[in-house]
Order: sequence, then C-alpha cells, then structure tokens
Amino acid sequence: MKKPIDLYCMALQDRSDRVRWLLEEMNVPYTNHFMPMGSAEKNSPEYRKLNPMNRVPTIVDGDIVLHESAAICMYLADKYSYGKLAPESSNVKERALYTQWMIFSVGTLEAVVARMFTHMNSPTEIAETLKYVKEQSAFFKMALNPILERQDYILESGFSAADIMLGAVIPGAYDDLVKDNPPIQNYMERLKSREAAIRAKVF
Ligand SMILES: N[C@@H](CCC(=O)N[C@@H](CS)C(=O)NCC(=O)O)C(=O)O
Repeated sequence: MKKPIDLYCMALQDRSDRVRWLLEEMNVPYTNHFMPMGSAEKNSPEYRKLNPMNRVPTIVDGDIVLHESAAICMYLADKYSYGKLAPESSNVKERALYTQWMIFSVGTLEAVVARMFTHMNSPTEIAETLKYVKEQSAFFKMALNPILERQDYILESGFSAADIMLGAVIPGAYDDLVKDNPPIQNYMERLKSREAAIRAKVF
C-alpha cells in the first residue's frame, strides 16, 4: 500500500489549507505534521533539508519533496486528478487560464493580501496599506467579477484546483473583495459549502 503523503504545516489555517483542501477533494491519503511557529521541529536541520526556506507548506510524496503552495497544488492535481481538477495540456486554452489563476493567486493576490499582515506597524503604515489593498482590490474585482457573473467557477470547464487557490486566498481581503460584492460573495459561498473544504477546515 502507498504511504500517505506527508504534509508539513504550522496549523490548519496557514498556507497548508489549500493543499489539505485539494487532498480532501481527491480523497488522497495524507498525514498532517504540525510544527508550531518557533518550535524546535520547524527550526530543525531535518526540516531545513525538506524546505531550505524554513516555511510551510511542504509535502513529501515518495521521492518528491516540494514547497510553494501553488506548485504543490499543481503537482498534486496533475498527479491525482489530471483532466478533472487540472485541465489537460491538450486543452490549451483552459490549461493556460488555469496556470494564470494558480500563479495569480499567490504571486499577485496573496502578495497584496499579505501586506495586511506585515505592513501595519504604525498609523501611517496602516493607512497606506489599507489604501493600497483597496486600490488593488478594485483591479481584482475588474478581473474576477465579469467571469464569476457568467460562470460558477473561474474556469469555464468547471471547478478546478485554481478555485481552491483563489478560495483560500480571497478571504484575506474580505472587506475589499467579498463584502457587498455578490459575484465574489456567491463564489465564496459555493466554495465554502464544498464537503472537502469543510473537512479540511479551511474557513
Ligand atoms: N509562497 C509561499 C509562502 C509560504 C509562507 O510564507 N508560509 C508561512 C506560513 S503561512 C510561513 O511558513 N511562515 C513561517 C516563517 O516564515 O517562519 C507558499 O505559498 O507556500
């Protein structure tokens, strides 16, 4: 029998959330390894060998060791759900859009959302950060709203790992993206009600 995938994280609600949600969607067995922030295990040389960045998530799947949540989700969806949660390469347009949204979710959206955790150290910085997030969120809405007004998920072909990435990141900008914005609000309700997301305790 295949060994369950090892998923290294600090807690359920860190960036391991999207990986756990995807594994639950695919019914792929996994083991959570919780290493609280500042713990000896997280700072150990053994963990550094798996992830030299000393961050989470990291997975070990046989001889594959991977970090970066979007890369992990792309790898897992290709390996365990090719043609379902990951569009096939022969479906050139869907695959290109899938890659776009996977990378957007961490490289652009999460980069903006994360500012609210790191750039809030003085009243001036807080005001600047909130203004920046609001401005960027206006662009995000321009990109996402028209798509989510015409279809249930970010890809025309239906629910995919890209929705998992977006769904895990979007709540971080709740006031600017979700509140009083029916297209994203309804999208988030659809995602939150998925049994795999509930099992993974993402929200
Ligand atoms: N781009 C990376 C970011 C990873 C990351 O920053 N993870 C945070 C937790 S959510 C972390 O490990 N922080 C602990 C630390 O920096 O020591 C990804 O998406 O996996």
